[in-house]
Amino acid sequence: TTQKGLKLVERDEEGVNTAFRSDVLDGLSQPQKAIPARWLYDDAGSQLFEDITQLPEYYPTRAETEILRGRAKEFSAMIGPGRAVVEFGSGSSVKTPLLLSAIEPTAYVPLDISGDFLRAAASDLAAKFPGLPVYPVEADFMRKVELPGEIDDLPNLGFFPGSTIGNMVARTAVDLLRNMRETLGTGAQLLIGMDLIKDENVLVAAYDDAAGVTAEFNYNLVRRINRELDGDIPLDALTHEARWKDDFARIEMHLVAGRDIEFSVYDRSFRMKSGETIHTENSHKFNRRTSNMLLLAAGWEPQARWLDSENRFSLILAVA
Ligand code: AVI
Repeated sequence: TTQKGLKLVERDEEGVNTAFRSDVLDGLSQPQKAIPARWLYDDAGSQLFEDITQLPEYYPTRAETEILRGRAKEFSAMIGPGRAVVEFGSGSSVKTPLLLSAIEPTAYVPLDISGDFLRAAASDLAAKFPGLPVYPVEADFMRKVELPGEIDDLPNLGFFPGSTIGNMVARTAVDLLRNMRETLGTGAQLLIGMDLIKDENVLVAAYDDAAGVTAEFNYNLVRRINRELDGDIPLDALTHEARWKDDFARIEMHLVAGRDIEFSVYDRSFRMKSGETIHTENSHKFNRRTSNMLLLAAGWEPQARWLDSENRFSLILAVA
C-alpha cells in the first residue's frame, strides 16, 4: 500500500516522538542497555555523520566513491541504459551523480523518511541532470513502497550505498533486502555497498577517530534523550567506545559508564554500574561469502563485485 499522506512521525499531545520514547525506555530496561542506531540521526546527528565521512580515519565514503568514479564503464555494461534508479535514502551529493552519469537512467526516484532531506536532495539532483525526471517519494523504505506510476514500465535499479545495510542485524537486513525486491519488482537489479572485514585497528580507528567526532555523534544521542524525553543522564559519566566483535564481524558503539550512576528518563529511573554500557550501534563488516549469503537469503543473485584499490570496501550488483 502507498504510504502517501501517512504521518511518518507519530507524536503524543506533548509533542514527544512516541517511537523514540518507547525504544529508549525499552532499551534502557534491558540487562544490556541498547538503543536502536536510527535515533542517532536527528539534525545534529545527521550533520555529525556528514563530518564523519570527511575524517581521515573514516575510509568507507572515500573508498566507495573511488569505485563509483573508476568503474563507470563496467557499470554501464552490466546495468545498461533506460532504467529507473531507485535510491534507498535521499542520496549523497557526490555518489548519486557518479552513478547516474555512468548508466544514463530514464528516471531517478529517491526514497526517504525525512521529507526535508528528500526535497533538498531531489532539487539538487534535478539541477545537475536537467531532462532527467526525478520523482521523490517520502516513505519508510524498511517496508514495501509503492513506486510512482510514471516508472511502471521501466526496469528498476535499486541503489543502497554507504554500507547502511551493515547497521542492521542479519534478520532485519534480510527483511529489508526482501522488501526492496518487492518494491523494485521483476527484472530489478540492486547496487549495494558493503564494507569489508579488515584489520581491527583500522576498523576501531574509523569508529573512534582522533578528533572525537564519532564520540560527539554518540554523545549527541544522550543529549537528544535528555532534551526530548526529559532525561538527566549525566553525560560527563559516559565515554564513547568502539569495540570490534569478531564473532559477529561487527563494530559496536557503546557509551561506557565511568562510575555508578542513576538517572531518570520520562519519569522512569535507571541505574548503571561503573563499566556498564549502553550499546548504541552495530556496523557489520562483510567478506565475499557473507555478503553473497545475505543477498541470497533475501532472493538476490550476486552478478558482479567491485573493490576499491586498497580492498577496503565492496560494491555488489545483484539481480532479483
Ligand atoms: C551510516 N553508517 C553506514 C555508518 C557506519 O559506518 O556504520 C554510521 C557510522 N557510525 C559511526 N560512524 C559512522
